[in-house]
Amino acid sequence: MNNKHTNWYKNAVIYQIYPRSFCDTNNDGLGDINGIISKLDYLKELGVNCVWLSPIYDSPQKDNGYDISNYTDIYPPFGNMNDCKKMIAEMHKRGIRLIMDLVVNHTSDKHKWFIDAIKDKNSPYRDYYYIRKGKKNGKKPPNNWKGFFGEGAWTRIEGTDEWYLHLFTKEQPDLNWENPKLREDIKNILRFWLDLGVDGFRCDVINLISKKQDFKSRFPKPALTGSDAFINGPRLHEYLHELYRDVYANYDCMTVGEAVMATSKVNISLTDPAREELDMIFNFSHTDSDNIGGVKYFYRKFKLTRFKNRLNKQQVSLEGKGWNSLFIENHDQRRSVGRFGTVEGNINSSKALGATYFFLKGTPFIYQGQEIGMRNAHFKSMDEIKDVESHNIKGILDKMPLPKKKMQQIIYDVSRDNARTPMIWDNSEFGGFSNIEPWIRLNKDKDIVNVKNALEDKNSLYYFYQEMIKFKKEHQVITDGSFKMIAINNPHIFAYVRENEDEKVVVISSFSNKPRKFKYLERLCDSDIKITNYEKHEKALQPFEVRVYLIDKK
Ligand code: TEU
Ligand code: CA
Repeated sequence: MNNKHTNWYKNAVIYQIYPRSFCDTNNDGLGDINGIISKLDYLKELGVNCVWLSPIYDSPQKDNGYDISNYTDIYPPFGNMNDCKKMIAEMHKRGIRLIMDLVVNHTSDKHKWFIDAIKDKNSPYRDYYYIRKGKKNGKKPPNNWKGFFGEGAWTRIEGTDEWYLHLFTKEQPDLNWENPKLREDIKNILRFWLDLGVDGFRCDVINLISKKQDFKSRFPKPALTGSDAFINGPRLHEYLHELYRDVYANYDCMTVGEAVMATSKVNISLTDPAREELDMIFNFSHTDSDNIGGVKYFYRKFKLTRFKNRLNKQQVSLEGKGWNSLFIENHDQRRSVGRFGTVEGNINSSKALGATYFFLKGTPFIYQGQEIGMRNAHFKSMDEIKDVESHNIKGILDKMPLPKKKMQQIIYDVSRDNARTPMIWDNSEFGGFSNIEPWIRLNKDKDIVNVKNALEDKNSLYYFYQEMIKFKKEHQVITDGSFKMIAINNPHIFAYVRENEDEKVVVISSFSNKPRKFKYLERLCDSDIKITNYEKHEKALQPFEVRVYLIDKK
């Protein structure tokens, strides 16, 4: 068969839009598709050539669209199918491709499949989900598995002795991928969107779709009880290859899978091109380096060497075997400002971090607002937070014998809503996001950190990102060159070399607030510095100084 799938994703710079919080054009306090269209020139100017759009499908919005009730329609407050088609056309006109978020590990409990499945025992859709008889005459769940938002993974179907599995909220029942009919329906959904012109998918929690079928309780109970059964389950590779063979191979599309708790081994097996599964995955090992065991609530002091080691492992292990995604933010992570060794209010530190991740080998992603250095929301009460995850966790922590004040502060600090406050376009009352009070409050620093200010300041983070994107496009070495870390044990400096036959790029960033000597600098010439955040270069690196050198080998 003729495989239409090409490697354009290797040259992509992808901008993630969280539609709810991007731009509101009809003043209902929620972002919308027309808002996205109105900002496409802004994205084009920044230089990105692809957008990852978080879910816009019809949904009760229990988890802001990650609970889909109709895969082939649009959530009305965001717009309709015609708006969507217009958006795709306007993107393509500007050389911007679109990848949609695809949430197929679970649906909303308001999806017609699920409504039918629980209403009628003989429904063909009953086997689209995991419905099992409870223990103790139905009074207790079928097993002790736990979901990602801290709760038990089963909910009883009212008035019956049966329960359904859900790894996220109880409004997000898990789909049963063992059922071939379900898989055919999923493929048709993929085809529907690809035929409409979208260029690929970001596949939500894709490594959860296959489950071990024993459905037994696990003892002793690990924190995420049952995870051995539902993370990287036994048929994961088979399902992914089936989607590739029957759908992706017929389109010039790309896929990036969100892989929960992925090891390098899993990363290789999911992205090895010969296996025809996914083009790349999101591996969270580096964003999890400031917490214990991947649990963001157990966060710990940032250590640059740990961060370096984890990124190094991702880079080295995939070399010649698979492809990396590069990111420091998304809609589930708190903002990178003040994180990963950066300091809020010090734009140079965000530039240093920016260049550090952006020129690694892989496809870089930029989350909306990251390019202007949007900060965390600094929440002060639970009323300001809308995220269902934060409220669920709060309920659970409150029942535990833990220091209440400290736990509360942790929720404020790590809540996913830190990344979900409205994009700030200017310093008007509602930040140019809307003309009315938005669905979630604006950042208090909106008069300082906004797009208007960024565009007026030639030293802004925005222009630094613009420069990085241009540089990446102009120098193939950033895409195909080899990667080598320098001085991996240096606790203050992140440095590496990218090299191909023609060119060599050296990226050196200081994560220290003091001047730092760095021996490797002696080998380099100031005249080769192409991107930097300091006008003058001393012998030592200045606080949070970054230098990107380009050495022509010809
Ligand atoms: O995220 C999966 C996931 O693992 C995260 O929710 C993670 O558990 C959490 O953020 C840790 O704090 C994806 C989506 O990105 C997320 O927005 C959805 O809520 C989730 O799946 C369910 O669809
Ligand atoms: Ca709106």
